[in-house]
This record gives sequence, structure tokens and C-alpha cells, in this order.
Amino acid sequence: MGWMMKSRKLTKRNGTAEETKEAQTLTDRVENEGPEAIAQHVKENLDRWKNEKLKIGISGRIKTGKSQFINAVLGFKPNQLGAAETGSGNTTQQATPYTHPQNEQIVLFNFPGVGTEDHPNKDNYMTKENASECDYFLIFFDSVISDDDIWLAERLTEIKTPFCFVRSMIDQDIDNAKFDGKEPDTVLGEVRGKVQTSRSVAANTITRKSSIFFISGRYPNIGEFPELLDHNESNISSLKFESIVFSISAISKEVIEKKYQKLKSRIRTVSVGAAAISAEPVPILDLLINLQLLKYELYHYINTFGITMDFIESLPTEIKERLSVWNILTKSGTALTVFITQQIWKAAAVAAFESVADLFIPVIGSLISAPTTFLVVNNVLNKYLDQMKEDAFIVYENVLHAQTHVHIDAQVTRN
Ligand SMILES: Nc1nc2c(ncn2[C@@H]2O[C@H](COP(=O)(O)OP(=O)(O)OP(=O)(O)O)[C@@H](O)[C@H]2O)c(=O)[nH]1
Ligand SMILES: [Mg+2]
Repeated sequence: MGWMMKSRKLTKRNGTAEETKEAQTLTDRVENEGPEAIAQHVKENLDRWKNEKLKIGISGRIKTGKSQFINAVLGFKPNQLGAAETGSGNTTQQATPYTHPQNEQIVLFNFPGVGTEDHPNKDNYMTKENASECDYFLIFFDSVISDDDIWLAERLTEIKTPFCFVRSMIDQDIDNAKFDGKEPDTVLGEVRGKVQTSRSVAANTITRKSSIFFISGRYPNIGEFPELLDHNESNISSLKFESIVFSISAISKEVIEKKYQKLKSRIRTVSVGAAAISAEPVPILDLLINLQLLKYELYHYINTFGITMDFIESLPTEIKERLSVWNILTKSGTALTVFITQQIWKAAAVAAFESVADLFIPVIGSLISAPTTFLVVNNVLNKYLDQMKEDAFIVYENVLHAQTHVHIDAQVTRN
């Protein structure tokens, strides 16, 4: 009953209808199954994206940059086991699946281009290659969008599969423009203009309604990779997109930002769950359960940003020492639990101060009252999420960006 009162207080203060429903579910579970069940329920809720299957189709003529793109998105280095072979000059006869190395639910299918030698017969293309099973399609092209590409786009429209056209290798256009003494930021507009004027009549009808993105598979930080990601986000379910965002490597600042946003949106779920666990205090137990929950979430940040201990160990000392996560994991004697406990106490002091209204509920021993737990967990997670995002930026700027983008200093204006 005590919990009921507190939960009402919690949800009344901040809750939406969905959160109120969620709090109610938590209430029911804690009454029937105890606080462990809440932690389990919260984790299941947070992990729903892991059950999402996602199939992405990649089609287009030979040498349009399909394999390079697949490797960039899946985080494969050239020639790594499981990576798509680039520059081979022959697309395979059948759709080749490439599974995400860390998330086997995500599969990219490299389709033979329609109308190519490997697939001259259009009739059975959609059925033979199971194109209709894909959640989303990218049709790669180089100079012009061919009639075969249009044919595929029309079939995808018929079966309501979202798709976009992709023109890769925009970095080469920028290099050429620089060589020719042109301003790099005019390149995108020029290339887009050329594609538009070279389209056939058939192409015009469909491409007018379609999105075309100009990207670089080799240097994903230039061109319209962020716009492509936005298009994907608005055309697949939010859980499927969450799965992409949590699994994709941190290949650009925008990707890091998207990861951050998605992670931030989970904080409320964890905080409400932690508050529910503390609402019916079982001495020590609720603190331990909450610690586990926090630890679970902090590790998810570390994995999502790719700043795992293994990876950090491989970095030069001067970069390593700039990372909060390195300091957290090493200076607290690798015992994340010890570290979190200290942080909880610090945050608890601040939270108690912040929420004077909650002070009438006493802090008993190691236990923190429900609304205060909400604030503590909320504060701790926000603080460390911000720090880990900074870490991800440092790693990106100093390692990933520095390694692969040395010669590109141009920022392409996006429109
Ligand atoms: N500069 C630059 N080169 C690229 C880019 N994408 C691909 N390449 C290169 O272009 C060549 C062809 O790229 P692939 O990714 O193999 O093209 P593909 O469409 O898979 O080709 P097929 O499998 O033969 O159909 C390779 O040598 C790549 O390294 C890019 O964005 N920029
Ligand atoms: Mg290929």
C-alpha cells in the first residue's frame, strides 16, 4: 500500500499515460513477485530491441559501393573474416547475407543488381531473392539511376517496402572538385543536379517521390549519411531503429548523437523501475538490485558507444587517460559496483537537497525512498551517459576519424 501511494506521487508528478500504465504493471509485479521481478521486468523492457529481426536489402549495379557500405555499417575492416569483399567487380549470383557481428538479428542482404548479367531475368527477382522479406531497401547507383533500378523501385513501392536511392563515393567528387579548383561545398548540389537532369522519363516519375542520398562508404562522416539514417528511422519501427542505433559502429558524430538520444530515452524507464524497487524497502536487497540495474545500464552505454575495456586497452596512453570510462573502470579497481555505490551516495545527497518535498520520507540506513531513488538514478545515469558520449567523441576524433579520414578536410554543405 505504501508503494501505491508513492507510485501515484511519482507518476502524478512526471508521468504520461504510458508511464502510469508501466508504473501500475510494476506495482502489480512487486506485490505478487517481489523486487527481483521488477528488475527483471525493467531489463526485459529495456532489451526489447534485441528481439527485433531486421533485414536490409542492398541492390545496385556492380562497383557502386555496396560492399564498402555494408562493411562500414557492420564495422568490418577490409578483409576481415565475415566482411564483404570490395572491389571484386562481380556481384554474387544470389543475395548474400551479411550478419552483424555483434547482433545476429540484423542482416544486410547484398542483392545482385537487377538486369545485370547475374540476374538478367526480372520476372523472378522479387520472389527468388526474397526481396519482399526486407524491411528496408537501398538501391545503389553511380552516374545515373538506370531503368532497372527504377523497375526495382516500382516493385518495392507496390509491396510497400520503404527504400531510398544511394549514390556513394561522394568523397571522390570532392577530391576532384578540389583538384579542379572548385569549392568543396558546392559539390553535393552539382552532383545532385547532374543526377536529376540525366534521369529518364520513367526515372522522373518515381525518383521525384523518392529520397536520394549522396554518401561515402569510405568516409561516412561526409555527405548525407545522417539524412540516410533519418530516412531509415522514419520508415521502420522505432524498436527496429533502436536495434540499428545500438548495434551500428560509431562511424560518425551523428551516429554517436543518435546513440546518445536513444540511450537517454531509456533513463526514465530505469529510474522508475529503481524507484519501484525502493518503494517497498527490503533492507540491503533493494540497494543491491538497484546497483545491478545501474551497472547493467552503464555497461550498455559502454557497449553501445564501443568504448569497451578491450578496445580502450589498445589506445595510446594519452588518449586512454582522457577517457572517463577508463578512469572509472581502472581507478575504482575495476569494481564498477564500488564506484556506483559511491556515486549513488553523492547523488543521494544532491537529490535529497533538490527535492525538499520528498524529505519527509526518511532515508533509512542504506535505503533511499522511492521518489528520491528516482532522482538519484536519474542523476547518476544522466551524468555518466554525458561523460561516455564525450568519451565516444574523443575516441572518434582521435582514433577512428584520424585513421580513415586523413585527407578529407572538407565539410560538405548539406541541403
Ligand atoms: N573513394 C571511395 N571509394 C569507394 C567507396 N565505396 C567503394 N569504393 C571503392 O570502389 C570499389 C567498388 O566498391 P565495392 O564496395 O566493392 O562495390 P560493389 O557495389 O560491392 O561492387 P560489386 O560487388 O562488384 O558489385 C572498391 O575498390 C571500393 O574500395 C567510397 O565511398 N569512396
Ligand atoms: Mg560487392
